[in-house]
Amino acid sequence: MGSSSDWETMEHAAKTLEELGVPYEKRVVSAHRTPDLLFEYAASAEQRGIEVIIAGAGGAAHLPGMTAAKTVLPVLGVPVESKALKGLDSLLSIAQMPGGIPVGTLAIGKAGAINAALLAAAILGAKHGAIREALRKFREAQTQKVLTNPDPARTTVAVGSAGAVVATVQPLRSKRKRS
Ligand code: RP5
Repeated sequence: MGSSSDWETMEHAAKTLEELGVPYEKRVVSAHRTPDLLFEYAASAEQRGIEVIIAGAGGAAHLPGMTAAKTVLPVLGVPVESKALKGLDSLLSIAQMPGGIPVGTLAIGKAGAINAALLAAAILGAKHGAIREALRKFREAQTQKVLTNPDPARTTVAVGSAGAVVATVQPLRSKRKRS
């Protein structure tokens, strides 16, 4: 990610990778503050055994595009929500790469960070069966969670790691007045 201030968003990608059992590393590498580090990081990633890069950045977010320019590994970009333009600047900076150097661009913010991890797992799943199966289980648990909670007024108390509902409570009914 481009700054430690991006962690609030990018930790959702990290958590999702952990849930799926995908090994990862997390680093702050800034395109404008540490450009030499960015070049070195992206150019050596393949050699170090990295298979997919998730790059989160905000504002004039050139980190994902510059990273993609220095490696043939798939690069997934997460537009971090900026204060000035709510992440629209980040989104366009990442998505609007000229033809030739693609960055797979996700949604702005938390949803994008989660989906970047899921998409990375899908890419890795083509080669690593255990990751493909972990992704399948994640989907099944997600589906099951919706099916076991059809009533939006009911509150789920606890959901197991596999998505199994442990208990639910009904909202308190208002007491009737005695006549
Ligand atoms: C970008 O500038 C980072 O990705 C971050 O989203 C944004 C602001 O960075 P800070 O000024 O908070 O370090 O490079």
